[in-house]
Amino acid sequence: MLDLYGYTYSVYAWIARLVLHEKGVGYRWVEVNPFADDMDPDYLATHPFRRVPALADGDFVLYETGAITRYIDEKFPGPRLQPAAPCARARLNQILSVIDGYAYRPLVRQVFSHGVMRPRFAWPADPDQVARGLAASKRVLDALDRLADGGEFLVGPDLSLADLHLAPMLSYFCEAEAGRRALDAHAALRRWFESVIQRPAFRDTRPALPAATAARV
Ligand SMILES: N[C@@H](CCC(=O)N[C@@H](CS)C(=O)NCC(=O)O)C(=O)O
Repeated sequence: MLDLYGYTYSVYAWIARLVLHEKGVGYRWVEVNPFADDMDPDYLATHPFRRVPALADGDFVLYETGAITRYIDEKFPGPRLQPAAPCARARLNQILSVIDGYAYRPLVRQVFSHGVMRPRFAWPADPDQVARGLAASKRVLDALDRLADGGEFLVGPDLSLADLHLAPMLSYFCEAEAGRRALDAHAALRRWFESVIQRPAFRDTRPALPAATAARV
């Protein structure tokens, strides 16, 4: 049985869970809060950068979400989530890189975290981070909208790791009303998003966020 180390609200842990569900692979969830001051120091042996997720397949321990999801796809049966053709595979890897390199910080760490999550937990939040995240998200959404090119999936005719890497991040971004409006301005990406969030695996793995307060971004 696989062990997946993750934090309930972690968007990257959600991505790993989503891939496991789409592949139909069973796993044991091990809750680790990387933001907690009292996080088990032994976890650093699993993930020296103190992040989640990490995956243990017996003695084989892996961290970095893109490595984990590719491993799951390649090791286990179920639908193939990476195309074989070089151009399509390169496009998938490009999209994963764009998401990790340019989307995660503004969409999740700035807009979602400071605009939605922190206020809901009554943690200190910085509206300037939200504003800067929204400003930076425009270039990211523009690029992803061009890459989405109007199809049902981001890469070719089939679901791929690109869809499963992006959907959780956009979902968190859209928890902020301003994020939702920003996505609405990107027709191809919005159509793709509305379709992919209907998938049972997406709904089954979606973290239950704390209730919204009256204040909305
Ligand atoms: N490059 C890592 C990023 C993982 C990551 O940043 N996870 C967040 C939770 S979504 C985390 O552990 N954050 C803890 C922190 O920033 O201290 C991956 O691809 O897995």
